[in-house]
Amino acid sequence: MAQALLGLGGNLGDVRATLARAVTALCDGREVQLVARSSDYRTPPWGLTDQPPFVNLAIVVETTLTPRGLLDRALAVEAMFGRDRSKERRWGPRILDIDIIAFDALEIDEPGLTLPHPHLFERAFVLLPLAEIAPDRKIRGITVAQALARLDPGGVEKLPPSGPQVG
Ligand code: A4P
Ligand code: MG
Repeated sequence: MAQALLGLGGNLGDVRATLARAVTALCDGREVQLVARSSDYRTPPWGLTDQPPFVNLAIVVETTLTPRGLLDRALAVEAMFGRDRSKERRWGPRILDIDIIAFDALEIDEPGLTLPHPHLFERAFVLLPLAEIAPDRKIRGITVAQALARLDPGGVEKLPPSGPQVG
């Protein structure tokens, strides 16, 4: 089994509901097992700032898939929720985006798959949710908590749980 870290986000439609359903669709409990899930975070748009805020979360999974197999599965889940890349701009608004942040300690740079994720260390919207569930996980020799400490997490806001609550 390999361990992978993933970041999910979106800023179109009922994002929190989409993200919750996407985590369930991605983690079938067989090939991909959910180990930990962060809270949802409201995050200011990064890259292209003239668009609505995003909701982001992070998950840790254990998987029997290869990195490419996990990416294909993530892209299939994006498509299942109606994502159509042909209608999008780079870093623009999207229903659902699933990025593989890291896969064990693998370093891969192939067409269509770069690991660890190339923009990971620049993005509070990735590192803050990840720090909630895997602060001591090392990526390229530094922990998630250390990487986060180098960034300004300005504007990132942890959201209260949504959906039915006990009590
Ligand atoms: N790809 C390569 N490596 C990976 C990887 N490690 N994980 C390829 C996932 N995909 C990977 O993705 C394009 C291709 O990247 C995929 O088909 C896959 O083969 P995309 O999501 O369509 O690309 P993009 O959005 O045009 O560019 P990029 O740089 O991937 O954007 P991101 O990283 O997806 O960022 N602001 C906030 N606050 N929150 C966000 O979630 N997201 C984005 C998009 C911009 N601003 C944001 C957020
Ligand atoms: Mg992406």
